[in-house]
Amino acid sequence: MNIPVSLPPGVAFLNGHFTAEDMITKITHCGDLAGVFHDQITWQSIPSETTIYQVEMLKSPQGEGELFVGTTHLNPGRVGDEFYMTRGHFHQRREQGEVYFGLRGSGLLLLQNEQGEARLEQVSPGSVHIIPGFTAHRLINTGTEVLSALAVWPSIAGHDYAALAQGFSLRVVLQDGKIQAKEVQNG
Ligand code: M6P
Ligand code: ZN
Repeated sequence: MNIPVSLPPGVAFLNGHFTAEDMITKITHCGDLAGVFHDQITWQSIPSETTIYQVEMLKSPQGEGELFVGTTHLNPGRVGDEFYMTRGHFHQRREQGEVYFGLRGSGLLLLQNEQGEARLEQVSPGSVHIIPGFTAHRLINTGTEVLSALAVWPSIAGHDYAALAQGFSLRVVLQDGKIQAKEVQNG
């Protein structure tokens, strides 16, 4: 009997790029991130079409039990003293978790619960980050090369950006030549 073997999509663990027939790509430009960085004047001075990060995703079926797989490629850089970061989100379905895997570059994963308590995990090649339900998450690139992280999450999770309109309670900045996390007073 001849059992057919199909070729699944592939991912290069050195950079997170996928090999697949059908991909979804989304670029987030500086101009898309209004109100995200604390130094609004410097933010305005950066060309709005500057790419901050790019997400490449495999096409997957949607529905209960299905999974999305994607890689976020976050460029190095700063807006004023604040490192480039993703917008960050809670899941619309708050109880749904996610896993991130660090692939290249170095940075931080900012995690925050619904009470506004934040913590940071170091992201580096090979790091595994289990993001529990009810936890907002944002990547921050504190290095000098692209930070790429592979993510797997339930397709029903959805994104809730509005719940973080006040921002996260921590900001990561370069101050006195050091990477420092600062507590934000008014969100
Ligand atoms: C990861 C996943 C995606 C998310 C993306 C960018 O790939 O968590 O669900 O969309 O990062 O993050 P954000 O949606 O916060 O811009
Ligand atoms: Zn998520």
